[in-house]
Amino acid sequence: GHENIGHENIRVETRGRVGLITLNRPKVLNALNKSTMDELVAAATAFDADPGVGAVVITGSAKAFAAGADIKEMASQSYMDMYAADWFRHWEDLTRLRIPLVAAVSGYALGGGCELAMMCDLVIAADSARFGQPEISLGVLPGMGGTQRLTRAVGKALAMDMILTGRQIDAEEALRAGLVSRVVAAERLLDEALEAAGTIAEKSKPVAMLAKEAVSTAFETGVTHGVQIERRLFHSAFATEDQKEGMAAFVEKRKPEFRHR
Ligand code: CO8
Repeated sequence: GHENIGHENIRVETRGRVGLITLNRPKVLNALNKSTMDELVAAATAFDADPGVGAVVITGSAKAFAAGADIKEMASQSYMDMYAADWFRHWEDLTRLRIPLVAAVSGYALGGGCELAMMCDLVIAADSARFGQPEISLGVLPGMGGTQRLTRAVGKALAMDMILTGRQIDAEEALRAGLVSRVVAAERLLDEALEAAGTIAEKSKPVAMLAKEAVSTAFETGVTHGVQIERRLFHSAFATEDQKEGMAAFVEKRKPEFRHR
């Protein structure tokens, strides 16, 4: 099981075939300190490896998905401290997981919180969600991928606006800009995210992983190389029993019984 033992900053549970990770530092609006990062990456990595789990939801509280990296933990660090520890490098491990990650965002997703949401594959927002990269006001800049992923997600104009001025955008603007795929009423947020993740988890897990890798490649590389990678990944789906079953079921007009889910 994925018990909560050893976790101080997150809650971990499963809902059917969906893994649910809830950031749980309410007093500091889920500020992302180092141990939160370690626990979250470990929990998501365990779900990735568990054949009984097909997708993961990462969420926070009603008031805050996460209000950024923990400023109190960073405030007195020197350049050498940051460089020697390669501060935040471990977050990259989250982006290397193959299982689909769904961010369910309510309230503040600022700084590292916005960057964490952007490390996920689907972002579903409550109408209360607010996204921003306020680092400039603290005398720093985004350091967990924000300058890269926000620019890819919403384009240069809005990314520059947000990163240089610190302006926050609400859920509707995030939807228009393509930062999130759905906006729902705050009280519906977790159900909507669990349903989306549940839908993914009903598919073949290895094939969902291939599809995630292919779309991530589009996001991270140029189109020509990405299309080549996509074709190879598409070919490799034909090595799975689930491809045989999925296509046979369609031809036979019945529901597929995926073996790897
Ligand atoms: N870090 C630490 N503590 C925080 C953080 C944070 N990011 N955000 C909020 N808190 C704490 C507050 O200090 C406060 O604690 P206390 O009760 O002890 O004073 C508690 O949470 C509640 O916060 P507020 O009283 O401020 O709540 P409000 O409702 O008044 O305001 C805001 C909510 C607007 C979200 C406000 O808390 C805020 O502006 N927070 C900071 C947002 C921010 O600047 N985030 C960016 C952080 S930097 C970052 O993420 C950089 C990542 C990459 C760095 C790269 C380095 C290599």
